[in-house]
Amino acid sequence: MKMIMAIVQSKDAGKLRDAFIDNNIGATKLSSTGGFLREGNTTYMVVVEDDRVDEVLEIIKHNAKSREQYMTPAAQIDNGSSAIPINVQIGGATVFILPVEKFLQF
Ligand code: 2BA
Repeated sequence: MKMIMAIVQSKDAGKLRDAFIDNNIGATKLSSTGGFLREGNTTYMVVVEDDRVDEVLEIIKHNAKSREQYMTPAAQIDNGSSAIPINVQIGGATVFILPVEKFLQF
């Protein structure tokens, strides 16, 4: 059994949630914030049997788009330096896969 943690852009979160529901995949949505841009993003936690991991990854890939944006990193504003917008390619999805020792529901 594995836990898939997928950080996606909030713009894609609704479409991805619908795809999880359509495919009968349990998921928990967390509101998260990127450490670099300090913008809101969305993290899904999905626990599935090992033989469904590839299916979940395909669903994430299919529903999370990579986008290019010009941003002023918050750190530049904090340290008072003149704010120079930079071009940032924000993933699609950043995904971690962790082993799950036990799955309990009470
Ligand atoms: P953020 O930390 O807000 O990063 C947004 C985008 O900014 C990143 O997109 C990357 O293109 C760029 N970026 C991040 N750190 C940078 C730096 N030091 N210098 C220049 N550009 C930088 P992604 O790589 O697609 O990451 C999207 C989001 O995924 C991140 O939002 C963060 O929430 C999460 N993430 C990425 N790598 C992670 C990691 N190793 N551990 C935990 N979360 C991670």
